[in-house]
Amino acid sequence: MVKWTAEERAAIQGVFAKLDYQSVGRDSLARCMIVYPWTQRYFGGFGNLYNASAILANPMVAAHGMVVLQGLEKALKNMDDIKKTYASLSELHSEKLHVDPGNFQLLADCLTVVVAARMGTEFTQSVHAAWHKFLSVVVSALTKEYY
Ligand code: HNI
Repeated sequence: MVKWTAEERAAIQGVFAKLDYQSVGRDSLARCMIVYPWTQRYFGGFGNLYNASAILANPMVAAHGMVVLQGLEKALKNMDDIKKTYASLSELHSEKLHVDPGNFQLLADCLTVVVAARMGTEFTQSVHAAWHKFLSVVVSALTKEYY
């Protein structure tokens, strides 16, 4: 079981409290699709992903970015057992969506870039360390039902 200090919990909750899920979700998912274009392959039904401006303007990308942030909020609310909380989500991404698990880290990194840009100097080294640990546990939990 993952151990969290009070400082880590406070830092992670503090980040979420500052996030506008709609725009952060959109910008993170769009960034992932633009920087790592092969990730677009999983979103064939999302319409026009032809270039960066199309992706950024795509309402389905924005809507799904929100879904991802709400999914992360579930992990925030179950910090002491993210693995169990994410078991069905991991199975969905593996069995039904066939998402290459390497992409989880890519989206997590894009989210961190967006969060850091939004938070600026408030995204201190210690907040970054707690945030990185949180996303590492999320990524690990999402890959648990693979193989
Ligand atoms: Ni992901 C659906 C959460 C990474 C591709 N994804 C979901 C859903 C949640 C979710 C929640 C909705 C499930 C449901 O309908 O029951 N995805 C997350 C989280 C991460 C993540 C928390 C964290 C890193 N997903 C990724 C990545 C990809 C991905 C990296 C591909 C690059 N996810 C999908 C696709 C769907 C999806 C595709 C289905 C979308 C749709 O509506 O068709």
